Amino acid sequence: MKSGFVSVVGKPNAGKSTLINALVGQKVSIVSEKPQTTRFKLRGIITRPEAQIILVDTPGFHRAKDALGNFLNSQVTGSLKEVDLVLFLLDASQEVTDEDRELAAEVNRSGLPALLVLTKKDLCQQEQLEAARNAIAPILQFRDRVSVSAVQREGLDELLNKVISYLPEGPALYPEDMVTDYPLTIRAAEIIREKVLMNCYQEVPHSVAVEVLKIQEREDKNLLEIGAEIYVEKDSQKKIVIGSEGSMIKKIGTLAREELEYLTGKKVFLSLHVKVKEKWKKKESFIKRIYSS
Ligand SMILES: Nc1nc2c(ncn2[C@@H]2O[C@H](COP(=O)(O)OP(=O)(O)OP(=O)(O)O)[C@@H](O)[C@H]2O)c(=O)[nH]1
Ligand SMILES: [Mg+2]
Repeated sequence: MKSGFVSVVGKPNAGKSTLINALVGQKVSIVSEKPQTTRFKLRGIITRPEAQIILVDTPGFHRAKDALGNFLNSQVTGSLKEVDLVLFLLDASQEVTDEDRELAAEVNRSGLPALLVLTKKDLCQQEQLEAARNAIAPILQFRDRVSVSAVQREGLDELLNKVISYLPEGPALYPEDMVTDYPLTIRAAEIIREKVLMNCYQEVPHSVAVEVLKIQEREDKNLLEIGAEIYVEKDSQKKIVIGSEGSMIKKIGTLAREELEYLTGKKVFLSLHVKVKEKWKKKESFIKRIYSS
């Protein structure tokens, strides 16, 4: 038996969370077309007869502009200290940028074995895959490479087999039916934030944070009461999230409740409240409270 931790890194929107969900076979990490969707390290667990692979999703590595950006990048570099292998994701449909180069330098510095994973193969011609590989090869030290499409499920088995070949011998560290280890409070907050990202535009997606303040189980009725605060930075954003006559918050609430009911197998009573927390992205203590789980 082999087992180990595998950090999945790449710049914002590279397709890290989509790939992890596709490999795990369940949505463990929220996905959106907006950059910086993932805000903290979270684990997706794959158990096979011969191996247990613990994939660590990380935020997109980028040039940080505020305390939130610094926190996100620290999650990425921190993950490199805790794992056996790194998957460096490169969106082959885009040009290689300074962010990719800086991240490659961090991965090299870690001394960990790395695999290059070219993502979004479905959007690329063969020449683009070659060009992306050639552009990163002088910068990133990698042992092997795989091209994948998470949406079309191409290259996934090849990738998993390569990952397993680099893992150390060891026992399973989590029960075989476990797909993630983060608590329902965080999963619920992420699901609610995803519904905000899906439905609200302009500056809202970058300025939203969600905190679940209450989860109460009513065993007899098979009912979960969940109460959450949706934080934004400005009053104008609060208006967008609430919508005219509450239409937007109602939509967000319905979508989140349906997914939470599916996830927990219980009836969910969800109450959402929107609150302005000015400039929270610059406030380290607030960020730590929300995202250091
Ligand atoms: N066509 C195509 N789109 C993809 C693929 N993988 C991801 N995407 C899209 O790329 C966008 C970003 O995907 P995410 O999985 O959220 O990317 P990420 O790297 O986790 O992003 P951050 O968490 O913001 O760093 C989403 O709109 C996905 O649907 C793929 O294989 N093919
Ligand atoms: Mg992500």
